[in-house]
Amino acid sequence: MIDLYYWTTPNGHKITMFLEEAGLAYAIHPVNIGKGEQFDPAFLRISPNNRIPAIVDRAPADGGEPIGMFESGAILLYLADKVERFIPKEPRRRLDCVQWLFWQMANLGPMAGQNHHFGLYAPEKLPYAIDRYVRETGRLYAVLNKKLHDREFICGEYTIADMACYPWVLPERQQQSIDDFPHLKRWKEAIRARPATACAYAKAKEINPSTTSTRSAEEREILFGQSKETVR
Ligand SMILES: N[C@@H](CCC(=O)N[C@@H](CS)C(=O)NCC(=O)O)C(=O)O
Repeated sequence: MIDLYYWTTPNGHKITMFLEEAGLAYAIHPVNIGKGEQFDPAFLRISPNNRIPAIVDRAPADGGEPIGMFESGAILLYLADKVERFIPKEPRRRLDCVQWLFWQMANLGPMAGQNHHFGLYAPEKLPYAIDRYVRETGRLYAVLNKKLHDREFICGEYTIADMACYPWVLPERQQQSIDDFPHLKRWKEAIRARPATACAYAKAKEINPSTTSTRSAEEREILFGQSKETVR
């Protein structure tokens, strides 16, 4: 049984997509980040960076104490190794998967996150910041589109690299036209059509039916007012 500490955001979806694909038993513990639940001391013991997702594996392979993990890329790697699926076994192909997983973590996630911040959430609409992150998101879409030109999924077969990237390709929110990226468009549609993806996103809707991308003043303070003083 995996305990999943989760909210209905792109980084959260990565892990429900994996767990649904793998058919692992899991229990969702919602952490409503708009209400500040990521600062709960019990959650911080698992995820000291006050971010979702996090997991606790109560039945680790070594039979020892439960293992707690934070950072979605590390969680995906851990889970893929646990079930020996969704990561290639052949060493060079495994490396390719790991490098694209890191590419998502270090590039697509953070840049698209800034795109959302300045495009949707920032109280002032700063053209320099919006333009910078819209262009960078477009560049990253083009990089992924190029990788996908001769393969169905990022590493050929469906892997954790795809699960990490998929929730972050949101053209409507990111001021991108998906038709400019035909291989990415085909890839996105193929992953959306997977039953496990549908289950993961249906779970998200059950937990948080809200579809708004606006944040209340209180939520903004909790999410965007963080500083060294808010680290507990
Ligand atoms: N690099 C982290 C990023 C996690 C992250 O930014 N999570 C967001 C939701 S998508 C969060 O928990 N935000 C809460 C906050 O900002 O306090 C990962 O991939 O797990």
